[in-house]
Amino acid sequence: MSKTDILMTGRMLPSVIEALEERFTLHRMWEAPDRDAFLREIGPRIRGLATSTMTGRADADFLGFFPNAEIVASFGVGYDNVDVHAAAKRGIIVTNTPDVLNDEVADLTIGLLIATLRRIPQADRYLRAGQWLKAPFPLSPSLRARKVGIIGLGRIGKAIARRLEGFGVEIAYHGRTRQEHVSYVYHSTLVGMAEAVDVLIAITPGGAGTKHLVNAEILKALGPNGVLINVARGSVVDEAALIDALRQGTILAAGLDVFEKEPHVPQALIDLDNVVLLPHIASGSVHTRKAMGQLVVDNLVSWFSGKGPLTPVPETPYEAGRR
Ligand code: NAP
Ligand code: 8YV
Repeated sequence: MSKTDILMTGRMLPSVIEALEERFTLHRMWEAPDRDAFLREIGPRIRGLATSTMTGRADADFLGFFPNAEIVASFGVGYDNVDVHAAAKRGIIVTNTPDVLNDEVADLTIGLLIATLRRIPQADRYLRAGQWLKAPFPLSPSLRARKVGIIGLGRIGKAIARRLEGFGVEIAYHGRTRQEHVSYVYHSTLVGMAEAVDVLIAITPGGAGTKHLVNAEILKALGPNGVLINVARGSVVDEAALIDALRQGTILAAGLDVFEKEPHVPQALIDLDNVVLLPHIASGSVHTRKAMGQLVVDNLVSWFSGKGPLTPVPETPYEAGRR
């Protein structure tokens, strides 16, 4: 019996490629010299896709190359890279990789928060430049006595909050809905929370619903002692307004793992000394990326074994008995 044809849009870990090749005929989009010609040729045979937030947007036009697609297995918990509404209209299931990265992303968020406040990268640069020989490194701001507001108290937001409890800081959150059984202070408006805290951590999905949630008004409300940490998506923060706020002292500092036009980071941000910049690495350990990759494999294998998807996104729910 011939194997099911799967398209991988960008190179994933060797373990993922090997596992998929055992079970499927795997087509590698990133190796095609002429992408569209390649997709026109193999598109009708493709029944499943393995995509990632890093390999471009799977929009309606892209999905149009695959008239027989049944499932898009996306690498990453955020799936703003996939037009889930176009997929839903076509009856295509979209899966993501939730939960397996919660702890890794939360660990990195705490690391980025402390690096930003205590100016760890700046201190490292100071030592390497021989400056310590001339004078001690200047005293830094602190996490002590701060109030932290989490924008998006979901799976990862809660893992961040649990870690913050150990640091003895006050914790608040903002989302569209108040969560029962959560004891942290709830703010129904982001501006209200920004006024009440002096650290904001963004960990919401990206996409139209959260575009520029953190704008000039929110940064002003956060204030001159305020720190912004963005581990959500670049689109959640108005980057131009943030640059202005960091330059003018409207806020104190920022720690950013995500940017509006990744991997391009504005020179204005790179030139600033009160910001810590990371190249979208929050889930980027060998351990966690393997677990995410395995979930991509498991979703495809489960689907094509007739057992349904393991982690479908809410916009493309699985109806039992459909396959
Ligand atoms: P999740 O469990 O679905 O949580 C998302 C949270 O965001 C929910 O609490 C939701 O609360 C809130 N939210 C959604 N829309 C909102 C809005 N318009 N305004 C305010 N809050 C809103 O998702 P997760 O697994 O924690 O992942 C969250 C996101 O983190 C991902 O989608 C991705 O964008 C980002 N992420 C980044 C990295 C990285 O490498 N930097 C890694 C993993 C994830 P309500 O429904 O009550 O609004
Ligand atoms: C990954 C992420 O870096 O899960 C997400 O939403 O942003 C990160 O874990 C990304 O998905 C890799 O493609």
